[in-house]
Parts: sequence; structure tokens; C-alpha cells
Amino acid sequence: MADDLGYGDIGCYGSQTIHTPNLDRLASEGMKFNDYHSNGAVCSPTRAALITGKYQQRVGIEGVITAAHHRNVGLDLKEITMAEALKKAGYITGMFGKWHLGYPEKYNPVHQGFDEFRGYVAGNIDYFSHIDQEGYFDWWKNTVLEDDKGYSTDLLTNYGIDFINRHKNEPFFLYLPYEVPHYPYQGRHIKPFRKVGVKAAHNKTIQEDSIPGIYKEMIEVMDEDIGRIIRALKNAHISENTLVFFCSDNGGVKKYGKHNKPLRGWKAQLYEGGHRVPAIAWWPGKIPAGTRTDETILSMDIFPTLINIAGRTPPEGLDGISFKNVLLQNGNMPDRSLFWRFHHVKAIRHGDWKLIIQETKTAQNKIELYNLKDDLSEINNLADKKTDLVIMLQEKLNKWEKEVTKEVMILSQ
Ligand SMILES: [Ca+2]
Repeated sequence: MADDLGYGDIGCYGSQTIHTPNLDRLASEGMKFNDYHSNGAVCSPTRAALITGKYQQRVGIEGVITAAHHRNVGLDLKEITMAEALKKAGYITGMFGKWHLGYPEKYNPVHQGFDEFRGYVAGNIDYFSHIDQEGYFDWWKNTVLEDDKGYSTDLLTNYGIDFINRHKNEPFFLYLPYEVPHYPYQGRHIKPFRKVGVKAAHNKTIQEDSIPGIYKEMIEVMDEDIGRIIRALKNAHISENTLVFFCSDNGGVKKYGKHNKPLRGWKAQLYEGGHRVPAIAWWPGKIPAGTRTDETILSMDIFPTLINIAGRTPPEGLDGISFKNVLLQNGNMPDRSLFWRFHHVKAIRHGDWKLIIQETKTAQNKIELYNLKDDLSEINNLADKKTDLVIMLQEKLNKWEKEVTKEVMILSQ
């Protein structure tokens, strides 16, 4: 999983400037999703939904677990995670990358079903010094802080390859959430700038106008490293027995470029640019080469899908639905309504229709209705023309909100 990678940020999704031959090859040899969405429009909520198979609202993580203000909260240990369920199904589980579901050691991934963890728990770190934006050193080996020298994208890839090689003869689940292309903007050859105990949000040593070039390099390095992962699977002769799934955790950020083209909006917004993101599935011999799907899939659907593929029944109470038949038969998902909520904005998707409601304290709520089939860029608001549909979707949204909102939120914003 990439971090803040926008819908138009890789070659097979239309980028003309960023070259991603390895991801493009996975898409041409496997399945490309046109309508895949992150559950959240920002990091922690998507990760909460991905790992629990439930709407993030239901598990109390609706906002970002920030380095500055939320150092004591985390995903409830009582939640059954994807890693715990796969472990129960006989899989060795490893995670190398960004957790962002709690800073304290008690919320560490090894307490949520992962046999091994290396990486960081904050939303972002210096790619070299591995220090978060509040000045805390943040590179873990399971529950112990332990540094390793190198560029984080390469280190995480090395850990992943090592994990594959050690476990190639048994069932394994590898979760590899990269930092790319989240800030701080650092390519392979930009020196570390964050120091322990020093708060620093951005790399002030680089010129603003050099950031698009660094952004491009960061994604191209990730692509190169994904190529190394694929080679490791092929060298271990397990590529035909391994499903590889690639996605992003939310849309691209506003500041540097037009990463979400042709979509409207950015990370943290509920226009498509905030949550419709690239996704690719690759499984030689199982997923026919060159398959494209228009089925609407969310992050929370991955948990039940993997359990399903492992030959087990997903635990009860998940919001996600298995898309195994989409992967293997290019099948269809059942009709369903899908929901997003962040800050004062909420949205429902039903078929081609999407309703967005922005709550305002002073004026009337702003209501927008789009037909995504005709208007993917969400330009033509049809709310005034389709009042019955607005009412119907609004009722579904209200019902969902009542159902999922926890009495005590761990983190709402
Ligand atoms: Ca993110």
C-alpha cells in the first residue's frame, strides 16, 4: 500500500511524467481496478478499516492519529484484525512499514496479530533518520526501538524480501505499507534533516520547485522496489501461489501537481480525488492478464477477501464484503450502498450516484448529487433536479450514521 498516492500518479492510471514500469506490468498481467476507494480520505481511518474489515467509524478511528496530539490512543486491542484472522488460518504474518494505529508500545502491530513488525508507527518520518515530525525516533523491531541505516522505502522492501525468503515454504501474509509519496519529500540521495527532539514538519533544505521532481523519484523508487518484491516471489517459485494486491490509502495532496486527474478534489476531501485511488491485483494463472473491473471496492473489503481466498469464513460483523469472485471470475459485487464521513462532510455512493453533504454551522447544508458514470469529475450537481433521489440517499446515510457511530469515539475530528 502506498501513502497519499493519487489516482493519476502511476503510468497505468494515466501519468505521463512518473514512470512505473513494474506496477504497469502487474496491471497488464493482472487486474486493474477503475473504481477502488480508500475507506478514509486520510491515513489512520483507512488503515483502521483495512485491518478490521469494518467502517473506521465503527472502531472509533475517524480521524488522523496525529503525532502532536494523540500519542496515547490506538486501535482497540479487542478488535479482530486481518492479521489475527489469517494467523488463525495458519498464515505467518509480517508487517513492514507504516502502522499509524497507535504510538504506545501496547498498540504495536505484534499485539494485533503480526508475528513480525519493522517500521514506524507515526504518520510520517524522515526517510533516513526515521524521526517523526514531533522529533521522536520511530523505527521499530517489534516492540523495541532499533534503527537500521538506509532509505525507508528500500529498507522496508529488504525486510519484505527477507520475510518472503524465510517463509516461502509455508502460507504467509505480508503487509507492506510504504511511506511513498507522503511528505517529507526526500529522494534516495537527499540527506536526513530531522533530528531527535526537534519538531520539523517539512524539509526546509530543498527548494519548493524541486518537490515535483522528488515526488516523481519517490514513486519511481517504490516502483523499482515493488519490482524487487515480484522478482523475489518468482525466484522462490511461488508467484503462481501468491496474490499480490497494490493500492493507496487515500488520494493525492493538493500542493504539488495534479495527481488525482481526472478526479475532483484532494486528500482529506470526499470528492473522488480524496478516496478513489489506484488498485492492482496480480496472481499469475489465477487472475487473467489484462482484466479490468468497474466494480466498486473499498479498503475494508480486503480482509474478508483474503480470508475467503484462504478457504475460511470471515468473522461475523464485518462491513467489508469479499471480492474473490471479482478477482478470479471478473464477477460482480452485490448491490450495496457505501459511505464516507470525515470532519463535517459525509457521502454515500449507490450505483452510479453519489451524494455529498457538507454540514455548515451557519447556513443550510450544502448538498451535491453527481452521476459518476456521466460525470466522473463531479462538475454537474444534479441535487435540485433529482430531489426524490436525494431524499432516498439521505435517509440511507442517516441510518448508516446512527448504526456505525460508537458511543465513545477513540478519535473523532
Ligand atoms: Ca495517507
